[in-house]
Amino acid sequence: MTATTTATATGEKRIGVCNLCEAICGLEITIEGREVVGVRGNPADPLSRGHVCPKGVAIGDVYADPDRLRRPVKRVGEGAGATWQEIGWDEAFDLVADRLAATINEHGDDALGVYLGNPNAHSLGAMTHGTAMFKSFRTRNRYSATSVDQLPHQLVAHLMFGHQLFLPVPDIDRTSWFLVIGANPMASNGSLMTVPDFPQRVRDLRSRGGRMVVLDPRRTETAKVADEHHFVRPGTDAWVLLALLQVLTTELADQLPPAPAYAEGLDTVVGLVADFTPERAEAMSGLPADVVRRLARELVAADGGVVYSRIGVSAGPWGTVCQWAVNCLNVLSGNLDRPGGAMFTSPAIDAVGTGLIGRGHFDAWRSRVRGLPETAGELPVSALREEIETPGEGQVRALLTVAGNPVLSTPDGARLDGALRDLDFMAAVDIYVNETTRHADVILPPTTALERDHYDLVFHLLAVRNTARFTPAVFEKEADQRHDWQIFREITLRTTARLDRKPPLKKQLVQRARLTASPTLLVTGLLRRGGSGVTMKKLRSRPAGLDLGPLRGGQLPDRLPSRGKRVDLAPAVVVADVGRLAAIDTPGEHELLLIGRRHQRDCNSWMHNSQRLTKGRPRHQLLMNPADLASRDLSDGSRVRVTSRIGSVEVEVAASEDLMPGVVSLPHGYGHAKDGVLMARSREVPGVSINDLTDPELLDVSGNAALNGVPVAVTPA
Ligand SMILES: Nc1nc2c(c(=O)[nH]1)N[C@H]1C(S)=C(S)[C@@H](COP(=O)(O)OP(=O)(O)OC[C@H]3O[C@@H](n4cnc5c(=O)[nH]c(N)nc54)[C@H](O)[C@@H]3O)O[C@H]1N2
Ligand SMILES: Nc1nc2c(c(=O)[nH]1)N[C@H]1C(S)=C(S)[C@@H](COP(=O)(O)OP(=O)(O)OC[C@H]3O[C@@H](n4cnc5c(=O)[nH]c(N)nc54)[C@H](O)[C@@H]3O)O[C@H]1N2
Ligand code: SF4
Ligand SMILES: [Mo]
Repeated sequence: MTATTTATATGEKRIGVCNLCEAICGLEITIEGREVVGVRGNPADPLSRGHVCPKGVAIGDVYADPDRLRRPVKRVGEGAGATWQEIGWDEAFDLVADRLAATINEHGDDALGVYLGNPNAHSLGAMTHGTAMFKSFRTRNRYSATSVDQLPHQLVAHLMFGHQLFLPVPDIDRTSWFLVIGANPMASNGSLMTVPDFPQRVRDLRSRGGRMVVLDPRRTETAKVADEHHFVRPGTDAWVLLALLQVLTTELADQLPPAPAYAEGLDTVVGLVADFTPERAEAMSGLPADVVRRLARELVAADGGVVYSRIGVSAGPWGTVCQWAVNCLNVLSGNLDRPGGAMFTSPAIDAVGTGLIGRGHFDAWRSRVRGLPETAGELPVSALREEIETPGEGQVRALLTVAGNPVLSTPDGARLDGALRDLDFMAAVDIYVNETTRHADVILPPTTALERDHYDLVFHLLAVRNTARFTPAVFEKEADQRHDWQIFREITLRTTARLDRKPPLKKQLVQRARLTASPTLLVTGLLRRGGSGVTMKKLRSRPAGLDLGPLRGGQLPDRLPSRGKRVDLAPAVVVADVGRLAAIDTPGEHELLLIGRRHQRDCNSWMHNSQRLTKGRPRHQLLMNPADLASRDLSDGSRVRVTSRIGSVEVEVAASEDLMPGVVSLPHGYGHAKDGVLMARSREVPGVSINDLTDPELLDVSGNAALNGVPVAVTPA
């Protein structure tokens, strides 16, 4: 399996792919022996067109990092005194299988908890073999980063379109009017919108006369390149979105295109939003009513316009209602499934259409302690801690985490940190000892992005252009390393073999066959079955990627995954939640509301070992409007105490005019000092974790954590 190679004086050039965010940029990597000596964007890549960001340039740092685990390690001792002992793979697999099986045999399926972190979505092996492993565990205690992220999008897609991942993507390359709510793609490079080189695409949008409008409680990097930005009070977007719908369905009703024949429930929508006036939106959010009316008019008048909202909204108290309203706005304004609007991709491997990923479901069962509904087979991660701590049948006693760091990334992380100590057994598939995996008895480290083949099963599905690309490993793995899919295979087969209650033999054989085929072989088969004309052979001959053209409009209703090929504009779950929302008509009295933020050089809770990403000015501070500082007699740069219902942290404060008054912001993914040990060789300052303040009781109806808009007080430290 060799990558395309052109020898140059300075080294060999290989084509690689960045797995550090959803933009999936194609890279041109220069190597000398087993060393990365240069990384640049691949100009021949039909999707990323040469784009690369500072994180992509740092991808070699992960590969070279001396702190990265390459062989399994076993923990000896606890906390600050813990040491890690390298063990062989066989011993590690047997240890994990013994303990997982013993837990299940003794205490039942639900006694095993699993948590999947974000990088799973960026690994082919995790998509093909990790999912098979998780299916093989019959536990209801499945958790993932989804419920601190995009769960509302998935629930709404499931309810409205019939499949959790049938997600419309903004057609940024053709739109003339782009409303961005609670997203900062200038820093994040886009999410549920794979959009490499967002900065250039926005420049293009504006130079063809289009407009971008941003609603955000912080004047973000994206707001600064927009035509217009408005503050909204955290947690109140629902009133704004419902007011936009209200204006569309009243004042502008006669200007709307006829609703598509496949859409049902329009009358219910009209009734639901009737009382959500722009004036009410203004009272709740601070966004002036006349702006709401004007934005509604602009959307309806646009020749291809689209509303897009992301984590600032989906990880808020009304994420589901908001994502539903976004879809309704795009449908009613005639912008769903049309160029310039919200469109569906046509991927070479259609993980949705082929049923590779399930449609999803909701509330088929509930969590044991708090009775929270499952979504698509997962429980809200905000419930994980109590499921570990609360005794009784179904208590989580063993935990397996894969590519995740819930201690830093989920609400009340500090208390989860404590709960992990109480587990009978914990194993982690991860490349680092981090704030979470430090509690594992065993860590099994897979190969990293540059050492494995990649075809993206997830992000081609969400990209602003149809492309396909297969990237062979840049470096061959060392003999004593394992790919993640091999780790998943061994854990599954060895655990299954030790179970008292084994699946039927036939099922076991199917499982073994499926887990033994490599991800690349599976992709080859999926492409063949996909019938798009894209084959593995073609992809190998064009390693930069194949351009399959712009997103195609007019695909509905044929492509709709729902039974009967209908779009349900008024799903019962949403209707009920709008009812709950309707009962609120004054913003609560809070001193300050805490929101998150992302920086171009951060990558959730990891990558803080990379010198080139962490050098320079610190960026972990609490941002606060100067007026809010002054009214508390606080000075820029001083240390402050931030306190929520859940906990408190001490951190430096930085004055910023970019923050809406009454709002403070901390990035997530910091807080690397644990028991006096620095878990990431970051800058001198480990920062604090925002999730020591966020509240597991604050949830959207989907079960997604409301990480944004958390009431806090700020006092001198
Ligand atoms: N307050 C607040 N909290 C948030 C957010 C927020 O905006 N605000 N954002 C949320 C979001 S959107 C997300 S996605 C989550 C992320 O939360 P998590 O997914 O829990 O955490 P990550 O920081 O992504 O941790 C990734 C881990 O995977 C490991 N890793 C990296 N590459 C690989 C690999 O190839 N294989 C394996 N096995 N491991 C690997 C890294 O070492 C790291 O330990 O955080 C959430 N938390
Ligand atoms: N550099 C970098 N890129 C990343 C990541 C990273 O950690 N670093 N993480 C990746 C991941 S896992 C994800 S999910 C994506 C997320 O991608 P984005 O959704 O673009 O994430 P953020 O940059 O956190 O943008 C969220 C915005 O919402 C705003 N906001 C907060 N509360 C509210 C509110 O109540 N209402 C409104 N309207 N806005 C609000 C915040 O100020 C912020 O600007 O980014 C991905 N890309
Ligand atoms: S934008 Fe995302 S995918 Fe592209 S180089 Fe940066 S981190 Fe990697
Ligand atoms: Mo995420």
